[in-house]
Amino acid sequence: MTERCELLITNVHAATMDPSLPGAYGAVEDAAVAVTGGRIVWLGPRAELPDTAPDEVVDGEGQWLTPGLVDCHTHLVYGGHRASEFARRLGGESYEEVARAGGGILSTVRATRAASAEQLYRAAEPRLRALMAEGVTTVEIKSGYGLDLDTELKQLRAARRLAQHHPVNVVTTCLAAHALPPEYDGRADEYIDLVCEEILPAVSKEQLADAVDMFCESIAFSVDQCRRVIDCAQKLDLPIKVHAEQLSSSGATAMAAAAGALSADHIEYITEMDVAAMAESGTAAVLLPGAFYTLRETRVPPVDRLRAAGVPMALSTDLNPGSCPIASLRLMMNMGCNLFGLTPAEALAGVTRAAARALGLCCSRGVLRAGLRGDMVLWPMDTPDQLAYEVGALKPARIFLAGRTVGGRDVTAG
Ligand code: DI6
Ligand code: FE
Repeated sequence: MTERCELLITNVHAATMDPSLPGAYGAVEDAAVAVTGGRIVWLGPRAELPDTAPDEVVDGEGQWLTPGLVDCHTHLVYGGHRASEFARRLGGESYEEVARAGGGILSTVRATRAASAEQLYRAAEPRLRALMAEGVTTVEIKSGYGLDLDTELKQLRAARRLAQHHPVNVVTTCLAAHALPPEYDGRADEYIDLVCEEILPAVSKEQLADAVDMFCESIAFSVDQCRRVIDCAQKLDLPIKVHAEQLSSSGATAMAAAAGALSADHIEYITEMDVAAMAESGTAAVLLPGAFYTLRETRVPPVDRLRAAGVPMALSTDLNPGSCPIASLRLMMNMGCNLFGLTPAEALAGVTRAAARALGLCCSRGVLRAGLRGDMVLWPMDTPDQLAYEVGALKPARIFLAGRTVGGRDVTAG
């Protein structure tokens, strides 16, 4: 019987990233992929394709098809920039010193509070577009530069509005516990009361966040304070993510794992016990080599241990005005290999399968397989190793969102 389908891609090699298929990329050479209703309905060797009547056929011309890329940790909605702080750090001041002197995150808080909703949206748009042009089809966006009710809501609404007007999936995270706002100086516990009693309930009521994040660090919040935020998020049925062990060892990752967090992010300073706790709880590691690079850190996350323990390793930009003003997930793949020792296949898994896992979305995307979303990128390359190896010139030939062509070199976005 002839099966109707909306889109058929033939003459492609598929780097499915499906761990149940052989090889690091789960590659299916000379493949065909059929999509209907936004989902992949068939994927396999072209020679085995059942009789199909497609509405649209795309000839992949022997190129490689990967899952749409997932940037699972960004702070891309913010006001202003921090170029002067960059110069200060190059002059020898540390990230912590700048933060303690009222710069750092708080300088972006001032600019974000001062920006109108429209200005925030307009400033974020080119950052989002830069990611999308590289094949990102799902992006997470955090708040955390408001640190008061109105501005946290303003940031999250801007993120939701970006989703409405761009062909990309946006997942939002409330990071109200990012830094102590100046009006709460010396009263961190009272600020946590505000987060728990006002900000998170309001965010939840308006359904503005898909998860809750926090910065557990000496320049931000303690493990005890973060635990209160976790309790409150769990009462509101929101999953947890934690900025953990970026600058020092604090117990944040153990806390995150014990709470069943989706991910622990940064984790340069985790211990062997933390790795075991993450493996046990299924908490993904989100590696952020762009922040490591920008802050000229020297301590790398224990990739060998994470790999040996089978902890999923996601890679993300951390796109933000302080520790990573770099809107390129492809560059992060390259840095993940060169700075952290990932293999090219682990780098691709880090921006697809593992990144979906870090967002709690591994049942819907991050892998090319029947039943999952038709978010896919066609790349003009000979081997998927090129994605981590090359930066700058290798661009998507075609980007599909739920089976619809939304961009790429050969196509006008529509
Ligand atoms: N860690 C980071 O790398 C970002 N937030 C965080 O908690 C940086 C935020 C910034 O410097 O603006
Ligand atoms: Fe971050």
